Amino acid sequence: MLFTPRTLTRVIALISLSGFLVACGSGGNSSSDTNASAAASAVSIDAGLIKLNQVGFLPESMKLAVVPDVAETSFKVVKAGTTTEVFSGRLGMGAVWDASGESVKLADFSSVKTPGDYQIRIEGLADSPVFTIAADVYQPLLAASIKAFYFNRTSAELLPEHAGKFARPLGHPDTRVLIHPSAASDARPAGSVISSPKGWYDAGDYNKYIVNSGIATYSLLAAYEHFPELFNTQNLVIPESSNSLPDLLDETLWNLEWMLSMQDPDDGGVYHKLTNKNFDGTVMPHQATSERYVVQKTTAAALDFTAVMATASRVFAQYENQLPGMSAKMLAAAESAWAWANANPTVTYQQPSDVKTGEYGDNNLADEFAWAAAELYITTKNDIFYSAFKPNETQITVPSWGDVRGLAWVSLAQHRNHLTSVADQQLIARRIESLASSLHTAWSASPYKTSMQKGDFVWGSNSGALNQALMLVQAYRLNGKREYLDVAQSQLDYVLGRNATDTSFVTGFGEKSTLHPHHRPSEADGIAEPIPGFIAGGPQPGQQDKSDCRVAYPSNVAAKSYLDNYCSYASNEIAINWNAPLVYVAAAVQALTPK
Ligand code: G3I
Ligand code: 9MR
Repeated sequence: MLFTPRTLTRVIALISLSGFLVACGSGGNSSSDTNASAAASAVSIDAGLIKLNQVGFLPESMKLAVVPDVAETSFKVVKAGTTTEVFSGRLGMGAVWDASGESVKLADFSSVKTPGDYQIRIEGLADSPVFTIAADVYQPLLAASIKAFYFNRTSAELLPEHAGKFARPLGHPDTRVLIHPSAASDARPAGSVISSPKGWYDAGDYNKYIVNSGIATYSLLAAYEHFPELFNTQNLVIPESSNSLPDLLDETLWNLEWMLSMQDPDDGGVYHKLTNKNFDGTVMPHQATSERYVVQKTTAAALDFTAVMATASRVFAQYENQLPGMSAKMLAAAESAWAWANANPTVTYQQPSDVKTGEYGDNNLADEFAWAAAELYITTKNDIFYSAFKPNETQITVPSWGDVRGLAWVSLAQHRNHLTSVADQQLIARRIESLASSLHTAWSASPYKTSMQKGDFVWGSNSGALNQALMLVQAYRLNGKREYLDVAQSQLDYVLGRNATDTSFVTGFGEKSTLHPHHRPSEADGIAEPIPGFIAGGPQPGQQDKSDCRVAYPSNVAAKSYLDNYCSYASNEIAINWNAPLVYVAAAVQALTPK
């Protein structure tokens, strides 16, 4: 019999699982049952794999699997590693997903609700990965996806009691950062020194960028604003865990403090980034000791900073005793950055010739103005900011680092009962509904049951999938239409394995998950597995890293153009703005799915 490495892994996994079940005497299944199932799963290898959310489902979640378009018309759900059948159902009709070029059928097993570990079994196919149904199934994922931010802290020694085997020395104190000529002012000429410690590394690189910090930090604050009950007692085992702030807010504060230090106190402008001149080699943070610079003040940086500080100001207002003056300081910072942006409304980022790191350049600033204005309006209740938001001109889109107008609508919807009379409540509801409905339409037509379409496969596509979910969640929170929650669930399923690479893109989660992310600490630490809780960028056909990779991508097709190799920064990097919507969506699905 022919075994592909993949099948072999699966058979070995099954055999060890059955061994475990036998050792535990679990479920009353005889060892002959489990052996029979291991043998069954070794048959028929080449027909393709059953793809599903490898982490699992809440009892009341919609539950779907994508199955290769085989002749078989039925499927079973069995207790993991056994022949005990708990459900059988009909497969849907085969259809081709144009983003992946595959013909697939759907298996719907939403009616299986009893907690436990299961697999899908289809005659002639390898069994699906084991998945769990449990009432708290997304709690470990939620915790790890936040803890990932801790693992990406700049200016921090990670101690074994918090980081376990991923402990590391302090890197990048950033207490001696040079003003780059592009950022020079009278009071701070080129070459003068400022201190700008803390913050998170942006991604797999060791630089810090205000624009990307903006959407990432906001998404975490929104998770807290929308679902505080999930976070108020959560213990992430970080250095601040014993203080009286929720750990999510402590983690977010680590970056907010850095962001505050990126504002020029003399004029309110905000530096675009804090960076080396070139990307570091593949070394640990403490070994990356190149000179650091702050580079050019930009309008986008000032506006994203404004929006985040206005949001943070209202979140931290309830923690005045713990952080005296912090909320007011954040609001003042937001207002002075807003004033700078209005006095300098068209300063786009121009990469200086001696700086080679990420750009986050954006020539369209209308969405940044709208978002900043909306957050200032919500926090201050000053109607001037509502007009500046330009509600009738501001459309709604799936958010990304370069297009943040959707975030304004998210915040307006969240705070709709506390706005002044100028706010157009119907418009807010209409905008959110229109985006959700178009995503739902795409989902309905999709053979994979995802709202991801071929054109959505750009750099960081997984964050696109999750930000679609984030927007659908807003609609569900407004109008309770179950289909919007189900599509959001599908998007979470997508990144956790129901995708054309059958990979769970979150490190450490799922039977086949991302193993070699473009993340310098994960690569340089000498530990075989990656640091857990990070989501990879995901498939996209651009393959801009091709010349840096000695291995070829397995496919050029949009939804399959993913390479789980450290070299692949265009499909396999991690980034804070990709992890943040994972945090949001894991929290939302956990909190909102009916119990
Ligand atoms: O939006 C356009 C779309 O309209 C067009 O159809 C499509 C065709 O390729 O391109 C889309 O733009 C892409 C854009 O990402 C989408 O957000 C660009 O091609 C693509 O080059 C661009 O990639 C950015 C990448 O840096 C290269 O500049 C990513 O967004 C951005 O997330 C990434 O950010 C890097 C930082 O610079 C450095 N730190 C790591 C971080 C993550 O990789
Ligand atoms: O590591 C860098 C990654 O963080 C960026 O997203 C990416 C695109 O800007 O660039 C990576 O650095 C690569 C550089 O662009 C080209 N030479 C190889 C570098 C990766 O080792």
